[in-house]
Amino acid sequence: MGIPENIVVGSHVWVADPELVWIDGLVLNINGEEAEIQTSNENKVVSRLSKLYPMDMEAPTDGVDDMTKLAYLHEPGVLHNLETRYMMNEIYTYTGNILIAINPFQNLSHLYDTNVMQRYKGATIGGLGPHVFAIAEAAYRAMINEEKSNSILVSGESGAGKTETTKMLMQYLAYLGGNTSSEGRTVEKQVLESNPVLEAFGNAKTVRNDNSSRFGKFVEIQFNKYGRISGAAIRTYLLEKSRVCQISDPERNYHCFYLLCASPPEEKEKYKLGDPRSFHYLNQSNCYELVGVNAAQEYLSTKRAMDIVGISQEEQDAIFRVVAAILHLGNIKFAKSEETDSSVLEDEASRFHLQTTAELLMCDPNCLEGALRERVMITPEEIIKRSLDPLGATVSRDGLAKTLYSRLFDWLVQKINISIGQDPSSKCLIGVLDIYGFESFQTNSFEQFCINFTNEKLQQHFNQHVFKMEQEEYTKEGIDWSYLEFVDNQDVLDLIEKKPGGIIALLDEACMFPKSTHETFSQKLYQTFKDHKRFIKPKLARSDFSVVHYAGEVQYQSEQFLDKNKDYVVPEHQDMLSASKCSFVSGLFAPLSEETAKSAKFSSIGSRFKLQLQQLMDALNLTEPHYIRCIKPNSLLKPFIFENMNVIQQLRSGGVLEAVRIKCAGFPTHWTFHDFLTRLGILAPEVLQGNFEEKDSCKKILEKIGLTGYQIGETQIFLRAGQMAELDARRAFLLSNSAIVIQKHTKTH
Ligand code: AOV
Ligand code: MG
Repeated sequence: MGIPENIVVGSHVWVADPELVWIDGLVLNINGEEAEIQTSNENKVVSRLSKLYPMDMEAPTDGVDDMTKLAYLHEPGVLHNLETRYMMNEIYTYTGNILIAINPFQNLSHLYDTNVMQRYKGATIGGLGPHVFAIAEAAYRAMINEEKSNSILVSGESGAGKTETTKMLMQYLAYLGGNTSSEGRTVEKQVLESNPVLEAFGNAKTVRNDNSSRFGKFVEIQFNKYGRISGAAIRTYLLEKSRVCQISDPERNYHCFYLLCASPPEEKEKYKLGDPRSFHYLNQSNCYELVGVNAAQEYLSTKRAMDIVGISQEEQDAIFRVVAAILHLGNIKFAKSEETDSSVLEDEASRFHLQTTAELLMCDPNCLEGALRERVMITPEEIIKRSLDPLGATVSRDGLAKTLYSRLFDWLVQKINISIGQDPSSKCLIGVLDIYGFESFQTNSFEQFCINFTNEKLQQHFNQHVFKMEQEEYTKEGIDWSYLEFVDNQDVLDLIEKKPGGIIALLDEACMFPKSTHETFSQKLYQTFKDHKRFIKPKLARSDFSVVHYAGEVQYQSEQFLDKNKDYVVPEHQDMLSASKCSFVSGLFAPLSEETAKSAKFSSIGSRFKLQLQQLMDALNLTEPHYIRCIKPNSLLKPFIFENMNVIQQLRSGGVLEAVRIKCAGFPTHWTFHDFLTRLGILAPEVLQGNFEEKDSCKKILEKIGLTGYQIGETQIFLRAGQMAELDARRAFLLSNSAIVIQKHTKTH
């Protein structure tokens, strides 16, 4: 009797497919290293044996709620399991301790009501089905029991469901740690209501998501010694400023602009607003409305949320005056003046919008016009006023709009933090991270570079953690394990952030050197990193560069890197606004002290972002992390459509498959002695006779088969990747042989 290979003629296998990624099929023939396969969509394909994966014919038809329960843990198995579950509206699945959440693109409110919260309260993580609440529960219990801070890291690509997931987590934590006895503006209410406020100002419709967050967010919820919420701190990261003055169809600007245009008549009157179609910052795109959203109602509910988080009526008025002022500012147009190269206001309408902007910001219209059109140059001899050409004045106008908006956003975050308040005596907290996922578009600029840098950082954290958890389980079971080929992404991180010499450092250098252009910057990168295996100068590129990220290669266009890295407020703008009669506006532009003014000559967004990220990592490293990976099942944003290619890419780039790989490099299959004997006892029926000890019998079976490399722990058997398939193949072989024997037997009678 020859030893059966895993894959023989008649085996059910997964074979690669250009469209479906993996398709199931039946092996018809084997010729040396190659197999001929009949696929389930009636095609015949030839594939190398080594590229095939065995299919688990014993797998439950409705899938498993934890990937680690898959007898064969491999990519096609993982994908198939997710699809099976998703089609039954089971959107949550574990991979060990990691929760995978697939966006249902439909309202599943029954999944999140109070009854469900009640059930999860006190439940252990495997006790009930996979759920966001189970993760929040685990974090909360761990915090209470171990008196240690925890964090929940939610990641995934745009539209995958990070923000929705984060809100549910916060809802559940508020439910667990709420101060039920107190009425009115409780801390937990404020924490929850901070979400709609930040979304109104920091979210916008993009091609990928109608409610896309254009900033990253880390919320720390603090608990007192009784496990009640006692404070919170919200940190935000890198708001996309360019959107304020530049949008492309069918995207939109930030929600707040449209909400304000739909406010009650007396307010519209006050802010001199009307149809959003009349504003340049909004009418660059043809999209004004969102499906299923009533802007007028949203305006009122945003104001109610602002009330709850503690923003006064007066402040709200000032906030919306600034929002309206930005719209009017965008309508100021410049033309070439007749005599010189300089600029003048284009028409009466521009004059009106200039007046209105000045009124709303409570500053002097002449100063505003000057700040937009002119630059002051101070030389040792004299002060020269230089007029900008129309293009320069337009750039100046857009710069002012961006600065105003980003200062406003920062003010909101700070205000919410002050109003919720921090609990200095709190020892434990739960941090919830909702940050932009890995991005790779047709054109990728500085924003994508920073976003992908963030993801590299988090990926490293994730890998290290998954690796550590895996090791802990082996230690608990008394298993020897050393995982040598652990691949780290430290080399990409060095490429980006190393000081001196990394891309960010070289960018800062370029920004400080007046003669630099994006071309000289790129040349410098090509020279410095010509042998770096994570850096590529694309063929034919003059200034593009590519970074080989853990999730794939991304080609960046360096054109705006220098500009976008400079965090610079034009002194004329600063002076004009700090003189505003509105204390809110002047507060946003408080004059810089002599010292900060000096050091702020050049301030780099990249370096500051790097520092912020390092602080985030330091904060996360003090916590016990939990991971939620959100997956977007299709690009149509529709329910019940599961696009294999799309999902597999996210699983790869989100590190889920990396986690699977780490598992596979160890002992991916864990079976309790009992389950092992039930499935494989047939391989050595003699060991199950009479009184037997389960652990011992398992050992005997494995010895009889001659398997090596497996380990036997305290309660479970740990098998190497592929070993389960080998055992199953033997089992199938035995079963078919015994079928033949029985057949022969019946024939002779
Ligand atoms: P994101 O935060 O991951 O994208 P969102 O959380 O905004 O994505 O989700 C996008 C949309 O998907 C939501 O507006 C909902 O319509 C829907 N959705 C997500 N999760 C659920 C759920 N559990 N139940 C029902 N609908 C859901 V971005 O912020 O763009 O990276 O920058
Ligand atoms: Mg979001």
